[in-house]
Amino acid sequence: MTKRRVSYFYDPDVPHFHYGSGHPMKPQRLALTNSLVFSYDLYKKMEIYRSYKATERDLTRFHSEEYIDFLKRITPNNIDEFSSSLSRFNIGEDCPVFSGMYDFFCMSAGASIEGAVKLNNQMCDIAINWSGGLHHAKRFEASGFCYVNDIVLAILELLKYHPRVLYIDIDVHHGDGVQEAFYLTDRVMTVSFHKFGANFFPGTGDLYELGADRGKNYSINVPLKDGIDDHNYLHLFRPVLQTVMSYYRPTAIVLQCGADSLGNDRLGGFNLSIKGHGECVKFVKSFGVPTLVLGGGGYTIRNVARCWTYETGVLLDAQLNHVLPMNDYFEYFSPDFCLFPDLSSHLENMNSRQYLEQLKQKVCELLRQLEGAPSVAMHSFPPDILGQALKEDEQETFYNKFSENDYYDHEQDIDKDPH
Ligand code: V1D
Ligand code: CA
Ligand code: ZN
Repeated sequence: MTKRRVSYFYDPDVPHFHYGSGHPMKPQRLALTNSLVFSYDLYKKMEIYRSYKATERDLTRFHSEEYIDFLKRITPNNIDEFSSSLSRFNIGEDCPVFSGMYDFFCMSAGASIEGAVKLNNQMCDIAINWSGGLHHAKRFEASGFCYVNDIVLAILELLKYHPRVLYIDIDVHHGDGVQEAFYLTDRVMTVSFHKFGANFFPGTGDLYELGADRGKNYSINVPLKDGIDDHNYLHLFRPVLQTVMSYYRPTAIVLQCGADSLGNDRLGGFNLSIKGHGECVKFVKSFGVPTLVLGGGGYTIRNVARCWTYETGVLLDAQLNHVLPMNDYFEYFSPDFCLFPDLSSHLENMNSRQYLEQLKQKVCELLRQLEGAPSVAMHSFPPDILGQALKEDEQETFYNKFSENDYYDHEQDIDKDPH
């Protein structure tokens, strides 16, 4: 495989935001990651960009104007004036009001959108934004530490040029916000691996959430139990993704790399090693399809930094030394100061061989039911319809019936490819 051109997005202001004391989401993990990436000299092998800041207009391509207007105006100092809106927009313990939060969301979303633009313009083969991947945010509300769904916004950008976008989510939580946004369309296939059951957040992601209407069978869920290790995870991940690739044939991929699926994460319950997590990235890269790589959850921050640094190396085909180079946050990596510490916890693997085998069979059976990869004929210059304001009632159906009213020429629709 030839070397892939990689663009990397980072804004040095992002790590300075704080969700508040006791909150597990720590934007500082992005400074640790960036410092480690640079100390391994990986900046020499890729194009580095300071993130574009998304505008209100960008954000309302997906989110409602009322919700974005609320996020823009609320601050810790004026929160009392908004008391009636807090529950409406799901602001609270998981998604608190914190200083500068609107700027933070614009940086995270701007980098994902810009990554998608660069992929569309073939200026790179892989775009990386470790500050993105905020998969729980909904059109009208915040959820699970996520306020603005940079993933949905980036996928909408990719859909301007790509007939089929595959979304893969290896965060320990279900990628509910992305699934919901594209539940009724076949233009986006969502595949999430996650812990499911026993009131684990967000509670969705059962195997039988399949998508509906034109989107039926284009939402794939792989619900897992506590303690899954590299061997078992990859034994499922590889065949599922191989089948997805052959039946769906995406022209672009978005990979959410939530690092809370690692062993010993503060919130997760899986038992992946950094090499195991990175193996998923390596496997997705091997398809040679334009790919946007994003962050997500991850709450033991020294391991998040190790994981995303290793994965930056994987995407660049760079071998990284097990012994960490000197960096600005060296003390965080005590006592071993290495890239691949043993993360295995004493959590028992609750996924029996039989459960995993049945899961694999069921998922692959669902995939085989796909009628074929949807095709759309494109105009040579798609107008930027997403940049134009849609009326509220038009927006309601826009994402769900995306392929019926966008800028592709459906008069010339090519029949679905038979398999
Ligand atoms: F432990 C906490 C301390 C303070 C504030 C929140 C939490 C916390 C831990 N786990 N909150 C959660 C999850 N929320 C609940 C709520 C209980 N309610 C009824 C819901 O269990 C939310 C977990 C969010 C995970 C986010 C993510 O990792 O998937 C992510 N992805 O991209 C960015 C973050
Ligand atoms: Ca997931
Ligand atoms: Zn998560």
